[in-house]
Amino acid sequence: MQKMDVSQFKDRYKKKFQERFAFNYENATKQEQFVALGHLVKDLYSSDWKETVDTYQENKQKQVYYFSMEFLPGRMLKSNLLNLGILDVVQEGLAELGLDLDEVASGEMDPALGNGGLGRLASCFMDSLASTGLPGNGNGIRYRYGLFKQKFIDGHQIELPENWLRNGNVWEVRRENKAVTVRFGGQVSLEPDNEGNMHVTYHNTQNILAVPYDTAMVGYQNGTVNNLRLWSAEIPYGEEYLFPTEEERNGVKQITEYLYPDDSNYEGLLLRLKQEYFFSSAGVQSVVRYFKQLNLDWSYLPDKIAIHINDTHPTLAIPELMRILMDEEGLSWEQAWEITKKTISYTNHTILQEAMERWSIDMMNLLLPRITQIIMEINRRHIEKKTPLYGEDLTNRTAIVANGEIKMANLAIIGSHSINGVAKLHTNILINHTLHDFYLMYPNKFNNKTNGVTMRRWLQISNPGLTDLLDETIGTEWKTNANDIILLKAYAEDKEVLARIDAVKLENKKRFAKYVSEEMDIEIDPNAIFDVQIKRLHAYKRQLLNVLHILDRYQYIKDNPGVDIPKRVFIFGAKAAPSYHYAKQIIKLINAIAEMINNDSSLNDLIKVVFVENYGVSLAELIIPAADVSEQISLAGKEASGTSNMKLMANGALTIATMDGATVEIYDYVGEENIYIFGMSNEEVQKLNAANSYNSREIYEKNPAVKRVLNMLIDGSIPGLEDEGQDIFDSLVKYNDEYYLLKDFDSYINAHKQIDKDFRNRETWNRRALLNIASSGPFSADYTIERYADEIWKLGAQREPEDLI
Ligand code: GP0
Repeated sequence: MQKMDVSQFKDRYKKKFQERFAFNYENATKQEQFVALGHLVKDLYSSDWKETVDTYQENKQKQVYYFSMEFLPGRMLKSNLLNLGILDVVQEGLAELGLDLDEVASGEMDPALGNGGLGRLASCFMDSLASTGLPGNGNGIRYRYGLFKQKFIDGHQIELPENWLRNGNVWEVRRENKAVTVRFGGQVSLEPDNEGNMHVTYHNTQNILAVPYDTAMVGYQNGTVNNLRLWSAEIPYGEEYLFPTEEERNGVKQITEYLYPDDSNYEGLLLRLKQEYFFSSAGVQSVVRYFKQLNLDWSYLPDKIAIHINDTHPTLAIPELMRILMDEEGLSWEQAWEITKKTISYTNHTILQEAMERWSIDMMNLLLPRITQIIMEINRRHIEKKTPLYGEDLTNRTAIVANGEIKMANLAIIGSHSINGVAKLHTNILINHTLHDFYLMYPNKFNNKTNGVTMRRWLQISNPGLTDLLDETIGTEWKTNANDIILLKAYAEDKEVLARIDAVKLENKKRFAKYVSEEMDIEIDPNAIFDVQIKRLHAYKRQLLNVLHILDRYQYIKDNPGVDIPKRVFIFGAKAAPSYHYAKQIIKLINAIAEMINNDSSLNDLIKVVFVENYGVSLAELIIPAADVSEQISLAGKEASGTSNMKLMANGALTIATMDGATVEIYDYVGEENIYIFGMSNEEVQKLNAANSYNSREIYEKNPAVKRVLNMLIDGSIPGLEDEGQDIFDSLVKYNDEYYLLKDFDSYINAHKQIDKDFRNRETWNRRALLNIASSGPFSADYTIERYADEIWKLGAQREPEDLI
């Protein structure tokens, strides 16, 4: 891309604005100001985009296709500007035109095409693939409506549709000429021809056109621009489809209409199965079409293409690739199976049983008869081959088909060459417990890839103050080599740098306090401890334990008026799945205690509770740089990895945590002095489970602090609570506290007392913050993605056919 100075930018921007809107930018809305800028930026990278794609093809480079049902990219303007190296020029240019970049950037919609961690990880990976110059493409769904917009009414979560495409989408390019057809339903017949080859014919299928919309993934100042392809369902163009009925039209549109707002808590629905096959099939078809242009023997497919499936949602890519290779390209089962296994790899993101996808065979058969046949045959061969080796019991436990259902994780493992967990602890649990039977069969398929986050969005864009501090102390090399952040350690005793860390944090806290004041009408003191828990609302993540601590603190202040402890602001951001009743009750509870506490002047502002509405990527960018304390308090063994833990650490928050997910690795890097660990370990949880002796009521009866706090839920102390108080109380006392909150209560409270003490000693606290920042480099997604590329996808070392060399 050619360089551009401030005055050139101003000219181009004014011109672009004129062209698009035929009036002057000064009188425009920020949304219009954004659109013009977006189009200008797109002009700037479009030649690199084309060149990158062409080069991959000309070099016949091996490419990876990351299949994910969710992507959560966040607003893309600033990230594109940063990666193009023109963030400063544009900021300055706009200022000279009387515009503020942040204002203009807020005119962009934040596309919520994902639920949480899994979708955000996919987007961090897209950024890292491009930024490390790797040939990687995304493949997903262009949902018409993203994750619901969350509103609080009387403290209850209300879900509103999120029409993110209302004003169009400047970044996407519709590529109608690359559309493919996806077939549903009908019947199949298999007939041998004269030579005995099977021919598959489909009857009465419903044909859907999958139209791709491509979005550029701009690499960090390296000229690489990769592609994210999102598919939209449409009625095919042929004559026979000219006059669809209303019903047909809706049936088609529906497929890519909504993102399923279910996170982990899984519910099988026909439409969801349609979505899964729709984007898996479209993706595989377009990959195969690309491969055919290379004019190579089919056996080279795994040398040119890697398909990664992000969780089990795209698992139907496995039978779909088999189908295409056999039915359309005439390969034998054995040939197709070898190629498929070598091409596909799979990431597991959770051990929660309720999140493991299973589909009824009947439903699958009705919707996808040929795919179902192939899955049944994969299963038959698996059982036939493994029973003599591993015996009936073990083999049957690994069956894909059982009790009238198809188990997607089993299919994903059997039909791929790699399965990875997302943190060391998580992978160990998969190997030793959850997927142990498979580990015995395929030890070499199992590997760990600890998650990572892109430091460009989570440091450079969201925390410019800290970015400047790093540049001025350790230089700028860390921006392309995140491990260099460790150099900051040399400043751990430098009082001036420590004071600057403090000042940067304070600025960020003021920025967030301003938002809270303007949007929520709550005044918070930027000098208070900002204690942050931001993640989906789920029982295993234990937001409720955080609540119990707040209530305990509330009681303590009530009992000791005028007590001298640091002020705390408890900050929550969380959406609950619309059908997850208990999670919604906890939302109501948090809002009720916020109402009670924030309006109680006798507390002298020692505690405040801020529950932001509609938490998502944009709010995360505001909250994370302002955090002093990072809450990572899931029951040990349950959180696969977590990724907000890494972002918060990199921004200088201190972590209070159980030894769970990737937090274990944070602990290893930062050292026990600089993190607050509490509660049971995974082993202790396993033991307690096995002993079957837990009695939460006993803790309630014997521990006065616990009793007092829990009684608040049912004795009318908290105004505005209805059934929630009793139901939540019952979950903890009557139904034996599934996630062991009461067991971990004391040690959690003690860890928070220690935080109170430590926060007072500003210099020590700032040193710990500095050491957290300095130790965050290994969690750059650039390293994670390089390990995927080397160890799973083998993007570097490919077998070259003779005729290519
Ligand atoms: C896991 F199974 N995760 C799932 C799911 O359906 N959705 C989802 O977001 C998350 C994990 O809970 C995680 O621990 C993990 O870091 C993330 O996937 C990416 O691996 C929470 O951040």
